[in-house]
Amino acid sequence: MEIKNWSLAEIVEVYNTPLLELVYRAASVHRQHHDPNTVQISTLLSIKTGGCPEDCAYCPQAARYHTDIETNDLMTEDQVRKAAINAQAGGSSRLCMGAAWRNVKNDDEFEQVLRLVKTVNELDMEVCCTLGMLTESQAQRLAEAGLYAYNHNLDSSEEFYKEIISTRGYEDRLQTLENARKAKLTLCSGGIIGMGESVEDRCKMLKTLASLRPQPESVPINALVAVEGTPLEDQETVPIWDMIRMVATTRIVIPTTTVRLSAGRTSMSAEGQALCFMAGASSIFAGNKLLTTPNPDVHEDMELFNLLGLKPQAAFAKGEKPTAKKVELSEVEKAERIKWSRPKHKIDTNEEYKSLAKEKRSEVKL
Ligand code: SAM
Ligand code: DTB
Ligand code: SF4
Repeated sequence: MEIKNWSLAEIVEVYNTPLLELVYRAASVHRQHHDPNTVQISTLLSIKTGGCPEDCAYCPQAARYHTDIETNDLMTEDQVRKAAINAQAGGSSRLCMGAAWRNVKNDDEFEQVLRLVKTVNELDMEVCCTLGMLTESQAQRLAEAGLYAYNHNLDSSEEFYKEIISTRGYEDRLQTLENARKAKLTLCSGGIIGMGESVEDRCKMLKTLASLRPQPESVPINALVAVEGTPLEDQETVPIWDMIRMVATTRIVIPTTTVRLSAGRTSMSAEGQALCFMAGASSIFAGNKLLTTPNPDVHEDMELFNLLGLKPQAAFAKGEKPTAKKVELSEVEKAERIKWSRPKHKIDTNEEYKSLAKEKRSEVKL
């Protein structure tokens, strides 16, 4: 398929198309490349929460803001395995593990993240990580551990980015995306609307994302969750019409990508979300929590899926499962493993977890 090179003016024109015409156009593009009745469900898991040194103005996890979040150290394999099984039982085919880090360091915690990736990969889920900036060799190691996707958002246009983050630059973001790509990871990169940016900023971000080759396999569109204590705490809730326009424009500009209806769904009605699906959204973040803020109840989402006749997408429907490289553990790593592993649980082998997930899945009506 030939990929169109969009100019900014063309994207802005799409964004400003009369709304119903825009939704109709996006829905038509959506049907050329995707099954409109299948929606990917991804679950977020904050594996290391809060205490971040960065100053992203929207983020409740930045240490410098006084927000009411519970900070947590890096999770253990058991904790992550359990969360993954639960997510799978609720129809999730992907687990996205997030850490409140500026960048990945070559330390024990990274070794632990590699083990977490392997653990989730073994459950036949798509594993995604969002850990901040990353070098090419770190990306390579994550890929070898079985990582499927790397999430790193551009968040906004290059110009507006400077207004919301001063502790790193747009170029750093693009470099990390390139590093992840070199390791053959799929890319998940999108942004946030409702931070005070203009329509032009939103469209510029889409232009940058669309100009990447290959284009990102998924584009999360977040509506700002204005968290008390952050500099953006007083921002007004994003109008649903803006969300529909942004989703539709993303669908038209990057036709083959998975457009993910991300943060902000608790403020959206079922009808508003339905229009987003109509406009080309093909994925959601599910689970009662995003990273630190609330998300719609899982049962509410299932009701919505049933009502609209939507089916959850199977894992690896759009790409091959990565094979985790078998790694012989060094004595140091063996010792680390013992240090990190928690006391034995009632269920402690993958096989048992897998059959439990199967059982749980058959109980859950999707
Ligand atoms: N620390 C890593 C980084 O910044 O790349 C990964 C975690 S960070 C929380 C992941 C993404 O969450 C951000 O890039 C941003 O797009 C999104 N995000 C964070 N806080 C948000 C908020 N209050 N509302 C909407 N999206 C938010
Ligand atoms: C993305 O684009 N949105 C997710 C995920 N990628 C990492 C994060 C949303 C976070 C919302 C605020 C919070 O819960 O802390
Ligand atoms: Fe840190 Fe990521 Fe939050 Fe920025 S968005 S403060 S880098 S956790």
